[in-house]
Formats: sequence, structure tokens, C-alpha cells
Amino acid sequence: MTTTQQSSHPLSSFPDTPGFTNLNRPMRTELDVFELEWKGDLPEGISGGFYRCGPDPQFPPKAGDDIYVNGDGVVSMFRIADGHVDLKIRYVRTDKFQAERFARRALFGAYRNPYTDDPSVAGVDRTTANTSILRHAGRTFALKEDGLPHEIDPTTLETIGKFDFEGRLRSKTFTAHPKTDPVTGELVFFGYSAKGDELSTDIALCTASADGELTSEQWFLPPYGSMVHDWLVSAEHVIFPVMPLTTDPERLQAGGPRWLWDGARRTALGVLRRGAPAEEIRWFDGPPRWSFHTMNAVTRDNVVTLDLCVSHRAPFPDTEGEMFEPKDVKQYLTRWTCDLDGDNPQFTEERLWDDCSVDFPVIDSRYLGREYRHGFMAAQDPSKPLHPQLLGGLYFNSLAHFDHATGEAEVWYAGEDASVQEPAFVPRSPDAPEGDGYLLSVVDRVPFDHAELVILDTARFSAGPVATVTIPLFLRPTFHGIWVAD
Ligand code: V55
Ligand code: FE
Repeated sequence: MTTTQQSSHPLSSFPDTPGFTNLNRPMRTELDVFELEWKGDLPEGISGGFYRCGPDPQFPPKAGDDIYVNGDGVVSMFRIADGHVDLKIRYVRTDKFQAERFARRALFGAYRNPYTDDPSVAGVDRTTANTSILRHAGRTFALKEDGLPHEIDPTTLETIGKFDFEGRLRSKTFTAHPKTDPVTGELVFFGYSAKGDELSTDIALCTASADGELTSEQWFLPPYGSMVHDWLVSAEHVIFPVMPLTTDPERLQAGGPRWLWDGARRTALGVLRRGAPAEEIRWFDGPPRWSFHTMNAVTRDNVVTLDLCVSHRAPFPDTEGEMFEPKDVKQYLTRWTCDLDGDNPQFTEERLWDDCSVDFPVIDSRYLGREYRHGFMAAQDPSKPLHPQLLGGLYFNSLAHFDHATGEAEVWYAGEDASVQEPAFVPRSPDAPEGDGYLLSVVDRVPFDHAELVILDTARFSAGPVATVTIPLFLRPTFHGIWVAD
């Protein structure tokens, strides 16, 4: 018996579209590379693991040209110690991954729309564990906002299993952006669509102690259902940004997209004192805006300032079927302010930095929610040439350091052929001053036949990498990562 590969069969090959070609070409590879080559000076103080998480579809999507964020979760780890760098990459063994591996094809349909799945997987957990890494109470997790954390062995990257605090967590979802209080070690997190079905709008706000016990879980309803991807936590408050990327049950049931932009709605910021009952949440109103990622929040004298990357709308089609203009989805570092004294239910907005559009902001995590000065992020410097093979995609050509004390930024331009991923900040030593240390970032380069791990010294930021590690193959861009010191 012979089998013929039918190139016209929708499941036999990936779409020839920007989401699956060039920088976004699926890699679908688990690997170990020992003793990566590097040049420059690998700082002696760096000893630990750089863990990252991102989507990489195991099989051509059932939904055809599905969106990037629906790929199967992959965890990568750079182990750096004593002048040696090793790389390991493994898929997360989610229920979805295992069912599709057994079937040797995609069974689950479009991004967060279970109505598009093969009937054989009805009721099976469809989360992909593809967004970020959390380290808490000695455990390591891969996260995706529509499901539970998947625990990962930090040495082998093998999947240990789903985690729900031994059955104590009621929320069926868990944000990919939990926050760890640097003073108490408390984990503060939430789940939206917390009942686990895509049409529920409940938010579960939760805390866990530094030693891993679930200490609180309370549920509330936002003004309307939306994608709540990232949020903010200050020393005194939690802040939920509710922005007009919305769902319609009938649309979902008809197999349509999970999210569309609804520009008729406004932005609502829910501010709640940490530890207070959820009924006390106060909603601040503002114009329609979009933000994927936040930098930090600080409460001073009952005024909460939120620093985050903000655009005029989300990069999704709108409810009228209109596509977006590229300029409207560029995000800029912005400060929103909520004054808890008085009765003004509006938040105010101030743009902090205009020169580059930015995303993937990170801080020195010892200053989360506290008075802080330094922010780092991926940036697109529009004054530099754009490579034709990178045009059109979401990509960044630079790393930036923003100094809130001076309002000035330092930028390292990675080159015309470069696509820069989210950086990670590593303090020079446990008691180093804020922002003093190293910035690590993975850089892909056209023609996508290799990648680099660059290490910048924040004391000489614009001078570029002090060390460059060569990865002898292309790495599909990931979303978020963390540094775990030995
Ligand atoms: C984002 C990423 C996601 C997702 C929703 O960065 C939003 C934004 C990788 O998955 O599901
Ligand atoms: Fe994110």
C-alpha cells in the first residue's frame, strides 16, 4: 500500500502566509545544543537559566491561516554558567498536544473557539501553554491565559502536569502575567473567563504565599468582557485594564473570531486596594485604547500611576469588518494616572517616549510596584531601514533603556537584518543598584538561518552587546521569559 501526500489537502502543509513564513516559519523542533559558541566577554556574574516560552504549531492549523498566538507551547532554556552556554528546547505536553500527536494532525480549530474543533476532541482541554514562564515556590510553570499553568521540570523541561494548588483553585484560567511582590514574595494573579468557558466574563483575583499556598480567591464581573492580557500591581493596589477587544457569543458559535475591536466602547481601569473585597473595585474611564504589556505601577499618596505600552487600537479587525492602519496599532510608552482622592472617575494620559514604538517592557523585578527609575524594552526605531523580509510583521530592531528620572532613552540598534525579542534583566549582583546589570535578548537575523543571544551591560547600554552567543539555527520568536539565577 502506498500513501500519496496531497499538497492540496489543507492539513498537509502550512499556509504560505506571513504568519507561517520568513520570521514566523514554524520550527517544530525539540533539541539540545551543548557548548554554544560565543564571542566577547561573557560576564562572570551570570550563572543561571534563561527560560522562554512561545508558540510553534506542531501541525498545520485546522483553521488554515490561524493567528500566531494559537501555536503549541514551546519552552526553551539557555543554561549559562562558568563560561558555558547550553540550549534546550521542548514542547509542553498539553492535552491538545498529546491528542494531536496521536492523530498526527490538528484536531483543534481556531484560536480560542472550541466550536471549530473536530468532534473527537469535544471537552478536551484546548489550552496551549504558549506565553510565559513563572517561577514560584520552587516550581516552574508554562502559562497561557485560557487555561491552568503547566508545571515543567526546570532541568529537563519535561512536562510534569497541570497545576491548580492541589484542587484548591476554583478558577479554570490563570493569567500569563502574574506578579511577584518583591518584598513579601506573594504571588498576585488572576484568571479571566474564569469559569473556563469562552463566553463567561468572570474574573478571579487570587493570591498565593511565598511558600506556595493559595491564600485568597475572589470573583467579580468587569464592566464588559474583554481580553485582559496583562495588568498591574503596585505595593498597594491591583489594576485591571479592560479595553475594547471583545467577544460575541453568536459570532463564536458561528465559528468566527474570538476577538474583534469594538471602538464604540471605552477603556475601564479597575483599581482595587490589595487585600480589599472585590466589591470595592473602582472603575476609571477613558478613551478606547489598547495595551498588550505593562511596565510597572506605583501608588503615591492615593494616586496610582500606570506605565505601559499603549496604542489607539488593538491589531485585530473591528466589529464592522475593517482592518487596522499600521500607525494605529503602534504602541508607545505611556503613563495613565488614577487619582483615588475625590470623585473624578476619569484617568489621565501622558506619552512618555515618542521616538520608537515599543513592546515587551521589563524592569528590575526587585522594584515591582515600588518607586522605580529604569525600564527596558524591545523597540522599533523608525529612523532605521526596514528589511523587506521583516516588513509587515510585528518585529523590533532595537533594545531600549528608558530612564524615568531624566525622561531620556538609550537605544541599541541591532541592525537592518535583526528581529529582537523581549529582553530579560539580570542584576549585576543580588545587592546591585536598580537597573545595574545585564540585559539578555534573543535576536533572529535574515535570512533566518541562525540566531543570537546578546548580552548587554546596562552601564554601557548603547555600546551594544558585551557578549554574543551564536545559535546555529533559526529560533521562532517567543513571547515572554524569565531569568532564574542559580
Ligand atoms: C498575547 C499572547 C497570547 C495570547 C493573547 O502578547 C495575547 C499577547 C501567546 O498568547 O493568547
Ligand atoms: Fe504577554
